[in-house]
Amino acid sequence: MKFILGKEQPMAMVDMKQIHALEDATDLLRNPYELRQRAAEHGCLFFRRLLDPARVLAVRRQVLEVCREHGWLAPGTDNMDGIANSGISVFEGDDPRWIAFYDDVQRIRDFHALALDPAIIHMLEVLFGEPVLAHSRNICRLVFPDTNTHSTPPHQDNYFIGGSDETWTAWIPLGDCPEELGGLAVNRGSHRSGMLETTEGVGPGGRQVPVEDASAWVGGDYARGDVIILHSLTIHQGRDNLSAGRLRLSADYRYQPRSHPVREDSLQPHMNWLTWEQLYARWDEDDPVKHYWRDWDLDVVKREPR
Ligand SMILES: O=C(O)CCC(=O)C(=O)O
Repeated sequence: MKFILGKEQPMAMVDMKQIHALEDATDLLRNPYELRQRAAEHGCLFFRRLLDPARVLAVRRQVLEVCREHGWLAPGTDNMDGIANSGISVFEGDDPRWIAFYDDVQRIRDFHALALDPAIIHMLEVLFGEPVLAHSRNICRLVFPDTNTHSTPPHQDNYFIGGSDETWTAWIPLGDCPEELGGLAVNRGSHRSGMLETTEGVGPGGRQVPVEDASAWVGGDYARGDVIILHSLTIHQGRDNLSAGRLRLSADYRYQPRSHPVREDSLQPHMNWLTWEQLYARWDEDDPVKHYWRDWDLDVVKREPR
């Protein structure tokens, strides 16, 4: 709990006593053994400018055009600056304004194609030592300023996705994301604690895990093209957007070794508000990104009710 504007407010993000700088692992791509060593030790890997910044900005441009259409950008500003319309704050969830916005974002072809970028797939092939299955449930995050009660609480992705523990999340800022804009903080080495009990949390996902006070986090200024990946048991959280009026945009995609089991919902559109047919409706008929996984021999497992 913290006091904001004199009112006691539940906080989503937990305080971080130690935050270490992001350590670029690009050089390790030439040495698979060392790359896997660091992955096994830290449960996360950071790659400076792994993606072509122009490709990332092309997705940013399209997401911000949708924001403009929904009236979420300040009038008279350049879309690419991502300056929020000060009279509005919409949170990820079942708010009809969010659903309408999110459906439009999910229809953006380049948003899904970015998840299959050859640089990301190559990096994961080095890590896994086998072909990669990119989950098709791609998630876009948009965080309004001054919404600390709705930052993403500390959690392990495995709780939400099931399937193989060896699933890794790639978190990608859709533009420069300096610390004050929020972004992802990762609890280094926490994957070694195994699956943790969850409790109710505030913010996206609505569940959180306990975090040791003295534990070591990594985070900092992210730039366009950067990618951080984290193991499905590595604790991570979204940092508060403390910027003066700007939106935080990011994408999070998931990947696993193709031979491992995958839970059926990881191959469905995020939130299932749209079907694949509805999502692909405006794409080219024979677009290779459509259903790219359908001909692969996958071990698809059912989602067990909790
Ligand atoms: O971007 C965020 O706030 C959270 C992202 C996240 O939880 C994830 O990438 O798994």
